[in-house]
Amino acid sequence: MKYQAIIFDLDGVICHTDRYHYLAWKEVADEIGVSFTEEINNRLRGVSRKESLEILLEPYQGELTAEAKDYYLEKKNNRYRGLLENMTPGDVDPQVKKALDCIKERGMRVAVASSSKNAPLILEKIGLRDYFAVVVHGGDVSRAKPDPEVFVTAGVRLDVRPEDCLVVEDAKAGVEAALAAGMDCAGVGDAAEAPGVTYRLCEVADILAVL
Ligand code: B16
Ligand code: MG
Repeated sequence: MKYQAIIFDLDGVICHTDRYHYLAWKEVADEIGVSFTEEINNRLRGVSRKESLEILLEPYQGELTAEAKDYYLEKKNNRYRGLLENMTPGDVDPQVKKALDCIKERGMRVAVASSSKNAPLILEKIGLRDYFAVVVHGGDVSRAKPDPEVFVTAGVRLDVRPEDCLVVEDAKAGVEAALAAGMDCAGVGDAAEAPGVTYRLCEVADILAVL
């Protein structure tokens, strides 16, 4: 077997929460008075909440205090968590679920490594909370992707060497993080075009072909 463990990103790989991120950030942008588009929202993939606010504020002319930024971060997250309540196991693509089951049947270890502090809630809503041997999320690390910390931590907790782990990512920042952790990386969507990506996938279920 080429790899002993597969480490999955969550948002954009196992499930899709872009619409909820968009709606929650849009409310914040409207309150601040800056424009916020689907294109800007796409730039927030894999980026931490704090850094996402900085990107949203790029067109803002004034200066926000640290307190004001904390207020907007909390507002966004409260709205986002409210929207996550709509998620169900039906939000997992059946092909992705099938691929996950197949990987487990092959005896490989599976983990989730996400920038999101809401990863445990999302996993619970989509019915996969107990599915992964290891879950590392934004609350477990001090440095967000493209820093490798989240993947290094997942590898250590899995007790698998980096060269025996394969990461699946949808964000360029995630591919950079995985490669910096010394792991191979399969990219879907934007991540398939990332420099140095090991495998380019059309869709997540294609992962079975490279194992
Ligand atoms: P939160 P991933 C990332 O999750 C999302 O792609 C990104 O859009 C979000 O800003 C980030 O989590 C932080 O999320 O505000 O819930 O802590 O793709 O790394 O699974
Ligand atoms: Mg992602």
